[in-house]
Amino acid sequence: MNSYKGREYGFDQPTLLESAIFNVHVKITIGLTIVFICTLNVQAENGHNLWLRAKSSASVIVVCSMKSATTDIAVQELKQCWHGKKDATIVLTVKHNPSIKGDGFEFGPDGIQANTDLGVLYGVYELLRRQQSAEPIEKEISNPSYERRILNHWDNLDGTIERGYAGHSIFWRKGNDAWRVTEKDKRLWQEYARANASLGINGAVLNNVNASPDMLNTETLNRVKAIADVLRPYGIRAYLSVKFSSPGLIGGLKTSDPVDPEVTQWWKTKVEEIAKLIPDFGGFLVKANSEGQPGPQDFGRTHAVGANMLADLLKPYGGIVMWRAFVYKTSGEDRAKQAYDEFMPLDGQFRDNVIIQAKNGPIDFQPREPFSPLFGALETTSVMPELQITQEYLGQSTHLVFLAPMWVEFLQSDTYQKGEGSTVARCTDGSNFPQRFTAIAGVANIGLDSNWCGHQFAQANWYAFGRLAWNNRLTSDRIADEWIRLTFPRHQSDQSKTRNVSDWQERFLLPVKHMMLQSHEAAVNYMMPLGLHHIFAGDHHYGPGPWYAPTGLRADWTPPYYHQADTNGIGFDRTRTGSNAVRQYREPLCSQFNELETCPEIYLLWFHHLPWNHKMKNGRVLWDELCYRYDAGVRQVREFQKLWNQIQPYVDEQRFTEVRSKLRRQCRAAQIWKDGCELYFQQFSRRPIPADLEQPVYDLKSLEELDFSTIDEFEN
Ligand code: GCV
Repeated sequence: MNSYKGREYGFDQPTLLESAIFNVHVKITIGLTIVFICTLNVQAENGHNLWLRAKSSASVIVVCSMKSATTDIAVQELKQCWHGKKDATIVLTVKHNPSIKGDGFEFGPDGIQANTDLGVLYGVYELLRRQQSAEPIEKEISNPSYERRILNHWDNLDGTIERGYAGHSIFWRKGNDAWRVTEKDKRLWQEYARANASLGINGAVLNNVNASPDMLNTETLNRVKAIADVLRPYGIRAYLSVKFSSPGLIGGLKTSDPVDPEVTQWWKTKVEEIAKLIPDFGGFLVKANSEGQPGPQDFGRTHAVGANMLADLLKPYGGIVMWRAFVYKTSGEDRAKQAYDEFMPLDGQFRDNVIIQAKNGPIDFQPREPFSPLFGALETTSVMPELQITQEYLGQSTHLVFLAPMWVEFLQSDTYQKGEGSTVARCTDGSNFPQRFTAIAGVANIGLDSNWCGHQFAQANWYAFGRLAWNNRLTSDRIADEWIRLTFPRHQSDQSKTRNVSDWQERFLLPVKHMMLQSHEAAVNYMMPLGLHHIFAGDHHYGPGPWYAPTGLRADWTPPYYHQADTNGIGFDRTRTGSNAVRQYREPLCSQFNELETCPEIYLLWFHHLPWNHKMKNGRVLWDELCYRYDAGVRQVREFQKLWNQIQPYVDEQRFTEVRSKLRRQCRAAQIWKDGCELYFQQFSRRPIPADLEQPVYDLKSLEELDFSTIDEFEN
């Protein structure tokens, strides 16, 4: 008897043994199917697909005038993600058009034209983004604001990431297979490259600015080559952070003095070695004479001498040097003034392939800072902004904080370099004065976590950086809108399928966008309102610590240095009669910041030390206003919690639950920030917390005893 045939037609009864085997078989199949479906689900919903979720819903005919690895990707993307008219024809043309700059493109409903194949790829991503986010597609030219749009990874060779909150490095690891390049590595690097290219990011510094000299060892460089090979078709150049003392540390030389011929020769040989491995190598990023890192000043040379030595060697290969302006010493001088004082006398002394990389604010990526006065001051030296995507000072990967509003505030700040309207954007993108190279950098928030960034909403910050690097005039609203539409597409949530577009917009898109757009101000409110800054506990920069001042720690690493609270008042006096940091800004800003009547209240305690009973514009006294701001911050996060609960039907389970749980933790953290700061400052103000506000739930002593590297520590 052929039992298979019998079972197939249902004629014969199977034997007991056959039944048992069949049952086991069925169970295994069902089990495997469930595992498979679960895996699919996990993959579909863990956030790994970022804003690149669209799968083609129609076919498209693509005609392309050029063949390269990059145009192959462009064609493939169109075919895989096309959401336009069925069987439409799209023409991709690489042809020079003088109105198109760099890797810009002209795009329209019928096709894309660009000067380079990379421009074509960017045009394809723009077209697809517009299709997916239901934006109009009309003939238009899009040119990048900055020529170099670069992620800075603070990744160490052992795989850890300085200020990384999303797992270990995607580039480096320690252990036996540290140098082996696996297929899995390459797949991940390719996904990373695709995500960046979809935004127009075209460079990646692969290692920490606190660089290990081993970065320049041959085995490390071979891995850099492997990474660069994967990134190249997507238009992403590899850059490296280098340690200035490398010639002494790994080259066996007696010195690393930049004018020593042996030192120059050592760097020359290194650059040649790199250029051979990576012909499109982007260049070096250097943190010199900053926070203990070595630099040219160790040998009595200036930043310019050190930077120019490297720049001359990189020039034949088209490489650049990004020389950081993040410098400060325990000199007794206001830390906020030091970068300007150190770099302004060197204006004009740098080669044209050196760019001074300055953080957005004069101190250090604080929740809110006025722009660094170096922007709008340097005139004959190229300058580029450094933004921090990783949320070192903004709740790390626990708090939902959308950073676009902060960056837009910075980019749109008026420096008055050439009269009114000289925004930071214009001072850095070549509009105000010509720069041989223009660039912008963002410190990456990417790690091995399945969702890349630790928090589902932290992906929006990677997205926002890329979009602003391409177009520094975009609004936060537009960026948030795009990101939500692409990351939580309406059709992806089963439960929302039955709902119509306007319902989805009203009940999902608008509330989520509202939450994102408010989130930065909320964090400023519950952490450091009214211009307060750097009042974190310890070096982890997560929880509050206005009291934190361990004996022996240098003053400018302790919060009392920054808030200056005493019974007379609070705030850092940077006016003309204080540290005079205001003089580093051009008029009329200098006077505006200096005078109490005109100083924007968001920067009040940044520039002024004021009595607790100082009258604010709304009539409240300063102390009360401080309490109201702290209170407002906590209430805002509670509102986010409610809002997120209401959108549950529109989001997949996994991402909904993850974000909900992070919002809970953010709420607790906000409460601790509020209570800790109010109770601590109250010791000096000696005033009651306004009676109509919620009173603290924690007591100061217990908060002071903890170090708050995570708020969880407090709860355990
Ligand atoms: C990479 C801050 C951070 C450091 C960082 C430094 C910098 O001080 O806390 O982790 O070091 O900035 O930007 O160089």
